[in-house]
Amino acid sequence: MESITFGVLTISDSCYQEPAKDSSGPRLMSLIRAAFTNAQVVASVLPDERDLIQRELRKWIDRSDVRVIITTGGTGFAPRDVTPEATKPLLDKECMQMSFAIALASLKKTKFAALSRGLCGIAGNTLVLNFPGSERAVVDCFEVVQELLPHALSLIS
Ligand code: MTE
Ligand code: CU1
Repeated sequence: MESITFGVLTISDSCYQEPAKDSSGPRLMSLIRAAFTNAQVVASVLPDERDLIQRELRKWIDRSDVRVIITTGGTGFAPRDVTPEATKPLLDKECMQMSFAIALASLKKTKFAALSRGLCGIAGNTLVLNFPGSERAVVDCFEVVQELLPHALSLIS
């Protein structure tokens, strides 16, 4: 895969207040760097606020070098969990089978995977993936998408 940039967006009120609490974002960054050795990674931490999430996603989607955005957190059932709602209006296409692949692998690890509402989709030349907020979850989910990414990105553009 040519040199591309990944965006890692941690979405969590508590991590926003205390960034040292964020273990999933840094874990994702190291998984990405290990799997795609020429990849650049940009990262950010935001609270569970729809407008702020959309503004950051839009900024990255509009950058031609950012080809993958992985969000972590805010996919659950709590009132403040709005990551899928923030993501959906920005997508040109939803990739439901990709979310299904993530759910299938995750359900083999824990039944609680049923409590994630994360979406996957394409916005411009960027693939956007919503992962749950726990460190264990990002490891499980990344394992699923890692193999798919090179071919997926070659199809998108
Ligand atoms: N998926 C995997 N693979 N591993 C996990 O530990 N946790 C679940 C689920 N998906 C989990 C998972 C739990 S407990 C919740 S509440 C939902 O993701 C939503 O998490 P979020 O609100 O942090 O996004
Ligand atoms: Cu949970």
